Amino acid sequence: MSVETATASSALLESLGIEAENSGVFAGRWLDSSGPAITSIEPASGAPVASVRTAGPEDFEEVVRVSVEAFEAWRTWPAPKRGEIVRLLADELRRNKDSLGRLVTVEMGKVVSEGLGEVQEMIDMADLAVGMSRQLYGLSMHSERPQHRMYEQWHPLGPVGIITAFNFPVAVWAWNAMVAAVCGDSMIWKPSEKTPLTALAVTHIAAKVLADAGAPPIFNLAIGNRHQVGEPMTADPRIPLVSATGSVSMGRAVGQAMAKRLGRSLLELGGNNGLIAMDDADLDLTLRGVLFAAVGTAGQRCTSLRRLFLQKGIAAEMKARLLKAYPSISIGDPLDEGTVMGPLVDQGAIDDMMAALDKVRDQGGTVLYGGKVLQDRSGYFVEPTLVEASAHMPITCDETFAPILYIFEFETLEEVIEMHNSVPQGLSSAIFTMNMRSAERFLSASGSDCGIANVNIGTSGAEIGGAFGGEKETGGGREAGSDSWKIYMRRQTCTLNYGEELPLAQGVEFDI
Ligand code: UN1
Repeated sequence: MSVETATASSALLESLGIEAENSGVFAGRWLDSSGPAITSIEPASGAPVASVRTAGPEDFEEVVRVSVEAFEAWRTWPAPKRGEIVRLLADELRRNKDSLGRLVTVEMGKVVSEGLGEVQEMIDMADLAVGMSRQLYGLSMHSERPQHRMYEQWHPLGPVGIITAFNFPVAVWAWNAMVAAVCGDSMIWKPSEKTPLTALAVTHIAAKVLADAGAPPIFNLAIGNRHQVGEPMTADPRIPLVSATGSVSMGRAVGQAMAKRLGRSLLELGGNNGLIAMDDADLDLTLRGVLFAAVGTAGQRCTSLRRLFLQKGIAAEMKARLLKAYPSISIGDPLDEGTVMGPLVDQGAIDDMMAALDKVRDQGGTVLYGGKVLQDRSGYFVEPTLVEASAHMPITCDETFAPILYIFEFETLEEVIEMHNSVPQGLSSAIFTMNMRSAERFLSASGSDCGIANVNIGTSGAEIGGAFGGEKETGGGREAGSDSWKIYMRRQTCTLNYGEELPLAQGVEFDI
């Protein structure tokens, strides 16, 4: 890391209320947290940025207590008034967009345009949620009984646990938090321990908005590992919903713990996203779509492109284009505007990538480009990597959070849809074609089995207006737009008799 970058980060931290040592627990106020300290490391340099004290057992209990109390007050606020608080939060995020976006880049390593994009995603979520606050609609039904009225209404649910991953350290909180807030819930956020500082910065901003507006402390924070925070959260019946984004193994643990106590879970887990390029595809568009999806965020999105399927007629041409484009990808300081690919998040991510590439070689795959760690600098930089693969390689069924792109060839659309759907994950998918029949076949009920299916757009970079999530091992949850808000509320079906008789449903007679 250059000296300039180091200086920039300390100014940044100060502007966002972060000190060299910080409490990692907020329960309406910053607690003097008693758990061990963790250090946030800048992936671009490997250098420590600041330290955060994690949650001790009493700290977590205090967060839950305050969140329950805040919920009891907040749920009585009319939803549009709750929306007004979220609108104020959006204003504050707009004011802090530049510094918060840069902090995302410093702490997580994504390039600055993506760091800023992530804060924009928070703002978009807030704006959407403000509108939602006036549209939490229930249906009304025609009762089968005379002089009866029947309808459903949606009530706030309770304190919600939000577990987020390092790769979208702030946007995924916003997907949940903005919606949960207008729905009348309070929240306990467990961010990744790899990105505690962005969580502190967001919590500072959100807490100020609440305090200035006289709203209850609904945005709370508990930084710690799964023993300190994750397990107590999923075991606690005062928390009716836990929304978790991260690995399949983490999601399995959360899902099982929640199911055991019949609580709700919302899971957004691993992806193994495929892009099908047909012979009739616009190859310029395809190349751009592939590059952003495979190399953007250094392959560390759950929506990153991992499997590229090329139809035989264009396979040689597309591979040649990729082999020409990959060496020109500028890898370096993610704060530098010219950089396209920043570092991986830490040494563990490099080890995972190298282990996956060892398996590629063992399983008969060929590395066409890249595959190496950049040893000429500090930080966790690797080369984006192209692999000639076959459907028989088990490694291609795994999600490796790194810029490895497996390339396959195919002959027919029917064959490739089957190949595409043959992995355990089901998050995002894409087809590039100019043929309407191929596009519609891919989107049909027997086409892509993923939660997201795109035509002539890569697998990553979804807009917040749609419901986000996927099937199979991706966990089945949906966050962000559309009617995803429903999971943050409880549905009540109400039947009201305004007559003088008591007729029973289904024509049942019960005269005594
Ligand atoms: C994630 O990687 O967990 O669609 C979320 C996208 C982003 C969100 C990714 N809007 O790529």
